[in-house]
Amino acid sequence: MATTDTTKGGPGLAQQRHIVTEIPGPASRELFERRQRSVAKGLGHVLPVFVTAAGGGVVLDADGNSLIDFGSGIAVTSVGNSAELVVERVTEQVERFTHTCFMVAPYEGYVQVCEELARLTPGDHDKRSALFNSGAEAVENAVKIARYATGRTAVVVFDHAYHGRTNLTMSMTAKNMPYKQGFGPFANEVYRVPMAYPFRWPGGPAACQAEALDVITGLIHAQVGEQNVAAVVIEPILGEGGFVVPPDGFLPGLAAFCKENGIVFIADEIQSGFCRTGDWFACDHERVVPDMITTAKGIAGGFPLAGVTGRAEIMDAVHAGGLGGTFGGNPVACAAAIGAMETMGKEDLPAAARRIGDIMLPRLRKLAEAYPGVGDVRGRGAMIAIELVKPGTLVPDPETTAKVAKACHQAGLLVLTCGTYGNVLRFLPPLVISEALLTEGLSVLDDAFAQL
Ligand code: PLZ
Repeated sequence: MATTDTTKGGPGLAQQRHIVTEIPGPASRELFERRQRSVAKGLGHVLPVFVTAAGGGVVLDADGNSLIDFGSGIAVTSVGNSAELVVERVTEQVERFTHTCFMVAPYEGYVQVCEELARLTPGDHDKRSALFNSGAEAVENAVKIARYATGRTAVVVFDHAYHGRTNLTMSMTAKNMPYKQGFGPFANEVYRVPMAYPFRWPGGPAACQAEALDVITGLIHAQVGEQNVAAVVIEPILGEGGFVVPPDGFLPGLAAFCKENGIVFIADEIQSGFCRTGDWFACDHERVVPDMITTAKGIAGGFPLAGVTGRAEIMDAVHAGGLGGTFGGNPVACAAAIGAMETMGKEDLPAAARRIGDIMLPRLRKLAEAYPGVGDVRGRGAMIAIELVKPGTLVPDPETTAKVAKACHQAGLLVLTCGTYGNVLRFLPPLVISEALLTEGLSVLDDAFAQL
């Protein structure tokens, strides 16, 4: 059934929630059996429905179910699945050539993506970019470049950080289970400091605002030494770690500290970037200009592409041949990125993200009033989350979180969880989702809480 289905995806799909079987249905369960016999167990699934088409705000599965998408493939399909301009550009490129390797013989699409990255990322200084295949690869290369440019080795990262699954980026990631358990030894010269996490800061949000920067810079001074630090790497809004939004002033203060001490300030905007938070990049919110920024996920409408963009003098410090990779900046992925970025501009997706936040936040605050287990409602634009705790405490409640997620899935709403303690429900709808589907999704969430 799945292999003969000719349904086309993209924005033309019926934008509706329509559940015709249990979730997952028989066709998905059959495919899952095949998956078990051929695919490694180490790869988990949020929801084992096998997808046959997707577009706008919906995902269709092999049983004919149409689910509302509040995940965007982890913040990737911000322009929607199979978005019109992405399909157009990709089709055109696929018919011309699929690969040469940029290091063998270059092509214009790569240059064009780097020009767009220079134009769209924060700051109007002279910039250079390099393209890679995944977020982890971008972070790994950003650190390589920062080390080269500064001649220093230490890298400072934060509690609850997520930067990837390669050895260096896994070492930079905070959470042990499932990312690090059994996979050591880890890279050295990675130093972790507390995150400015208002909800969990000892003494509360006001104390966080007042104390976080001093605590963190004090630790760097005492335990690492500013003069040894090549880079501070931070997600301006944490992704996997729980959609933690640092208090106002924290990121500008951290950027200033880096500047004073010759440290490369790297913003990992792999999850928060490309319109997700209501600005082109989360750093724009407080006009923070990072020395380097890593991007991936939303950049190319679902194609594997990642970028490192930075000050020309830092990026160009590296000798010719020092950076690269066979597939990095693949021409088809670049064509997709050009189509995706064009869509973001044409459809003003930063504004769309802000509208999504304006609809979601009041609804979620209402939910929090009704259910004291919803300890925190936070996020910006279309990067929104609720953190679940035992009522009246800070004790994480991953069990209820999993129960609510499961009830949503059964009812046809694809939601994701996150957070170091697995107690955060995060909402990442495609930015092109209709208001009707968005509010219907929120009602499904309300119902899931009502069933508790
Ligand atoms: N930096 C901020 O969010 C990827 C991870 C999914 P890759 N987050 C989703 C999983 O469980 O593997 C991410 C991120 C931030 C880096 C990365 C890594 O990006 O494209 O997954 O390598």
